Amino acid sequence: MKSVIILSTLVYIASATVVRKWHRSDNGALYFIEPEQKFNWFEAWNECARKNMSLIAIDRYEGHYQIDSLIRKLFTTCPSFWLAGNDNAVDGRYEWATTGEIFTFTNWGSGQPGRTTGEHCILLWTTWDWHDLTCTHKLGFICEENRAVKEKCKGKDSDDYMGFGKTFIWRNYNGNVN
Ligand SMILES: [Ca+2]
Repeated sequence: MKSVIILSTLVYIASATVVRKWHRSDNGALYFIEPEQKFNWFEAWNECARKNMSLIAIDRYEGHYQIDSLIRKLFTTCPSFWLAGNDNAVDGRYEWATTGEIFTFTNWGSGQPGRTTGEHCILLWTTWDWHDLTCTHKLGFICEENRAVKEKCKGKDSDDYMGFGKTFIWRNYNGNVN
């Protein structure tokens, strides 16, 4: 009887364990990583916005290195994650929705972007590189710290705005809430 109680307690503890989704890369940048494959691109965008964050733009080698190193530590097989890249505005012109910048750094997978009909959103695929896919596919996603807040922080009059943004993110981070 005692062993049954202990076993059921252990099962309860295991099932109650919350999957950790807030992570910091080696350079201290904060990310929210959602591996569950249940969000289309637009839902992923909105989920990040609700956290006062942005769907990730991997627009520099340094950013690629940081997030690539982090997810390789977390997952043995890469889940599929939506990135902020897409060519919805102009077919074939890939831009980061977060910054409006056209792609310069890229990490395309073999034969990508395939540009098959309807494939306009960019994801990090299971092969650790980028693919294009229909934006309505259900994938996971990665949010990064909101760059607009960071940029505004550089201005002299934006201390309050910076404080608000940091507090909002920090509260989520500490609470580890979704
Ligand atoms: Ca493709």
